[in-house]
Amino acid sequence: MTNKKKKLSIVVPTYNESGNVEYLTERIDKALNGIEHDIWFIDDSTDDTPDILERLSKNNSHVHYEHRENEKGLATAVIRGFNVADGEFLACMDADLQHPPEILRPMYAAMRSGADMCIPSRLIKGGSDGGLNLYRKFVSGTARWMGKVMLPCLRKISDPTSGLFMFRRKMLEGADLKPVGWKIMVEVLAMTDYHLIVEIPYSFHDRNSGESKLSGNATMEYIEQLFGLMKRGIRHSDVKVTRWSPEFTDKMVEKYI
Ligand SMILES: Nc1nc2c(ncn2[C@@H]2O[C@H](COP(=O)(O)OP(=O)(O)OP(=O)(O)O)[C@@H](O)[C@H]2O)c(=O)[nH]1
Ligand SMILES: [Mg+2]
Repeated sequence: MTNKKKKLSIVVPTYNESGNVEYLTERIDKALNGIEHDIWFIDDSTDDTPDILERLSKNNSHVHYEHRENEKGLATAVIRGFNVADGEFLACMDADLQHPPEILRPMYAAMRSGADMCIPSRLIKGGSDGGLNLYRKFVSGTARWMGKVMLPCLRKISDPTSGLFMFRRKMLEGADLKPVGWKIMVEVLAMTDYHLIVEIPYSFHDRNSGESKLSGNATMEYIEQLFGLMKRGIRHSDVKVTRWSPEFTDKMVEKYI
């Protein structure tokens, strides 16, 4: 099954990312040349990020943003973005360029090839974690291990706890997503219905500018989220996960874009 070209909306949560949003937008636009797309920044910043977003949205018709004064939180921002964006394909990406925007093009090819969801992976052939230090490797390995023990739907997926993914909007119909904590993709994997997931390799990078917002609270919120999902999550019986090699990914980009 293949799909016609569909509009892609990229949701980017931002908290004090003034040094990143302009460069990110340039790179997304370049990566998606020829593909109908827009970018939705959902912003809770206290620095001048909203001023930059205002200017960007005036000069670039792909850029939209919403600045929230009285709300904060990564997961609520991403879910808000999914609700306001109108693409038939939705993607989520961090603002700090740790997720290289160029990966959006092969992700889009994966969706057009028939995937319900595309999850780039740092942990398959051709991928890299960008030289995370031992402590960060340990934290992210433990988060993956816990997720897979508690939620069977994560077991076939090599990199299920990142914030980089693309999926069909229709998967959200009727889904009971609770925006707790940071791991919004885990919520989507546990609470929506899908049949084919494609994994493609990518290289994670260092943060481009600004500071990490990851706090100690995130760990507790993740554990709370996993327990909640164990009770609420839907069962997935016939899900297929296909892994693309770097060479095959290139071929698929040529074929589908
Ligand atoms: N809207 C919104 N975005 C947030 C909030 N907290 C973090 N973000 C954004 O979520 C994304 C991920 O946050 P990061 O601080 O990069 O977290 P991380 O990638 O796990 O940590 P580092 O590897 O240290 O960068 C970034 O685009 C942040 O700007 C928030 O409260 N509201
Ligand atoms: Mg980051």
